[in-house]
Amino acid sequence: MLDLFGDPSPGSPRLLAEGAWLLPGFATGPGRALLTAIGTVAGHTPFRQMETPGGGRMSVAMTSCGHLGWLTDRSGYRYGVVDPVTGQPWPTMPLILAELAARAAGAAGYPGFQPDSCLINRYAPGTRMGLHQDRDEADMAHPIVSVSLGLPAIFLFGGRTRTGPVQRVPLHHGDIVVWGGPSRRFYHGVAPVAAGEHPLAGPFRYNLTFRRAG
Ligand code: MD6
Ligand code: FE
Repeated sequence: MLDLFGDPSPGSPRLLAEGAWLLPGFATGPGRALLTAIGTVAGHTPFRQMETPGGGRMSVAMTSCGHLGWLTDRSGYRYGVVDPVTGQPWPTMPLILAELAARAAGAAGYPGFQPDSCLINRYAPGTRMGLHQDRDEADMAHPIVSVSLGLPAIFLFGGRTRTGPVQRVPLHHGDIVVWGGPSRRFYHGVAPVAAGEHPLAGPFRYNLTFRRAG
């Protein structure tokens, strides 16, 4: 949907799977402010490519804000209150991020969402996220709110098993996926991001995932 000025306006919510909604363009309006907030967070706690339990390195660069940050290293995946790079607590979640996440969750039928963790993923061209489940959170009853900014990507949305069929869902700057309920543990990933230049984000795709982790 385009208005007379060429700004994409929010589209109608689309059900991706039971409990999982795509909110097209929900974050397009504040996109510039969201990217500024990401820059502020990364000024305190830098993007880093973490080690996986298997000894590889993630191609996606990550950082976090909020009470809990998501971590991976040789000892496994987990949430922690201290950033191992800075030795300090993660930066406070900027209000603009927390409020956006709560509004999006409410729009998808999950009122009262108060995230305590925001994982920030940065994809350079060619980087991808393999199929995985999100299951490091203490209470799986809470949804995850996922905000896409910058370059577009194809979200891979599978099912209960790693080997089943996978939907390919294009995600653009400003799209939000809110995901909970029956599909909360479904396998998912991101196809390799194509090279490009986004007017606000430059050569990157950013993804914010808000969780109630603790
Ligand atoms: C990404 N997202 O879009 C990766 N996980 O860059 C995720 O892994 C994800 O978008 C759980 C819920 C929503 C997500
Ligand atoms: Fe995930």
